[in-house]
Amino acid sequence: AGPALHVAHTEDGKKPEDFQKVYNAIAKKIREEDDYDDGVGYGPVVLRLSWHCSGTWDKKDNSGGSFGGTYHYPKEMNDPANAGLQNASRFLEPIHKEFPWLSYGDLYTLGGVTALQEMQGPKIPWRPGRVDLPEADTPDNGRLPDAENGADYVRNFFKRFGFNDQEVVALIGAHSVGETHMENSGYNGPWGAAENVFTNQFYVNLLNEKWTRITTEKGKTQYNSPDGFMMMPTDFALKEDSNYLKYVKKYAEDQDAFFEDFKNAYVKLLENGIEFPKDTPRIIFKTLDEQED
Ligand code: ZEM
Repeated sequence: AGPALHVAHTEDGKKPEDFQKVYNAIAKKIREEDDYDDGVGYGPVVLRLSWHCSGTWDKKDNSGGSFGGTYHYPKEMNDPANAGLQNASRFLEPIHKEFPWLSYGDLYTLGGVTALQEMQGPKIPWRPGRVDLPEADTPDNGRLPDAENGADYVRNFFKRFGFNDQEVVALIGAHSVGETHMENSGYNGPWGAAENVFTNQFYVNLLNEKWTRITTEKGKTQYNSPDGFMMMPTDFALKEDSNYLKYVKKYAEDQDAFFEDFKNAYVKLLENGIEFPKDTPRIIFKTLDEQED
């Protein structure tokens, strides 16, 4: 068999305003349930789900990826690399009930776009039309990255998607929000101070904090700073590799450049392997704040 063909098909009769309604429902729920994870809220974990449901993609045979929404099947949900993301899928399940016409792939990716924009990140032009695939299409475990690695591993890992160095550095800047949790990953702590505001602080902290390498109680290597921030080995690798470092410095100095490059790489991540009919509109959602003005 050749590579799987994943042709997007917008949910019947649905218009941009229907997807804005879904956006609003997710955004309101993020606002309301703001005590999750000691007051960080659901933004970071929902953003992470959008990455992990897309991060299984393999361009070699077009398997995995966001199209089929297969994260909701037990094999993928129970991938050890997905530990903790059940909080995000549990959070999104009532949205799926409220909008049963929406495919899982669209739900997870639209969730990430909503989380990012509501955390004051860049606007993400998003297209609908992912189609639920059967359980048999669930990718095997082991396709998501292992943070106990250096620059060569990171570069090679993201080759599977066709991402270059600049795109890789931009994408990992998502670690400006949220934190690592001992019970999920064996790492502990946040990368920065404003855990639910999307900024370029990941790069600023990577360059400017004083880092000490430690081993966590679960045997993982991490770098800690006196200000209470952390970096995983794959984060730290961006500073140790000269070509990655170039972009780290650029994004630390220029948040607009980071937002622009992050937006483009993230759109690619969410759309990898999908063929969208030419007339599928890209939707730019209004934030809740903008609708209240
Ligand atoms: Zn992450 N990430 N990530 N990441 N990530 C964690 C948390 C978050 C890697 C990784 O191993 C981990 C990208 C790339 C990579 C987010 C977004 C994005 C955690 C901690 C780990 C271990 C999970 C825990 O303990 O709960 C690795 C190795 C990566 C590439 C080399 C990309 C790309 C992302 C988005 C575009 C986010 C938002 C979090 C925080 C989640 C939370 O619950 O706070």
